Amino acid sequence: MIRLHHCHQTRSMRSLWLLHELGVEFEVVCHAFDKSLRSPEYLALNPAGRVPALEIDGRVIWETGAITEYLCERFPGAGLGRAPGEAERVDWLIWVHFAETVSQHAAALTQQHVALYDDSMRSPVVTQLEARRLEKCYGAIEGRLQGREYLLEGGFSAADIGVGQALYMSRHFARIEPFGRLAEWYGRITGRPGLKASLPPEGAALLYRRDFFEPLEG
Ligand SMILES: N[C@@H](CCC(=O)N[C@@H](CS)C(=O)NCC(=O)O)C(=O)O
Repeated sequence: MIRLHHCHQTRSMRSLWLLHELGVEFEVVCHAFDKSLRSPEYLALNPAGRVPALEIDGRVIWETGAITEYLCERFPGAGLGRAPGEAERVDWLIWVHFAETVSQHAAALTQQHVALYDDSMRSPVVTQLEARRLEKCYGAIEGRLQGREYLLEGGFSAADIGVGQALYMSRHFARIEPFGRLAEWYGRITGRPGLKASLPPEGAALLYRRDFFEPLEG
């Protein structure tokens, strides 16, 4: 059995969305996004205490990029990967891993706006700088989508899932609407049943309790 360790609205949603799109059988273990990720039981799955962790084929894989590559190779029939030797392989790798470039800024901003519990700990400079850096990332995606419906000409792939999920987090901190092609693409890919099935269920504890967090002034 494939088992995904997941926290709502975090990067593990990337692997969850991919599993849904692959159409394979799997189960999800939902964890609270708190210190329980540092328990000895969880650290045995992911020694850095992060989500996701994926139990599959008798071992545990962590790091979303590695999980994406492994799952797409393991289930090639879904057409979400691009195998070595295929014309789009390099672009696929670039965009699959670009998701982490976006996510690191979203994670820094989540820490600033959501995780820190006292206003005196937040930095206006960090919130402004990281939001601007997200916009630079959006510019790169906007450029890539010139004349393309998806990140790859060959159609929807795990690259769209990775970057799309990163945007699911980052749009809480930098608005996507000024980037017309990006916003249209984001709307298209998040309309898919696979994404909808990966959203937190009604009543779940949310990481983002607001739609948008303005950079702090100061
Ligand atoms: N590069 C890793 C990052 C994993 C990661 O940092 N996940 C966050 C959630 S978005 C996490 O588990 N944070 C818990 C913590 O830092 O305590 C990946 O892509 O899997």
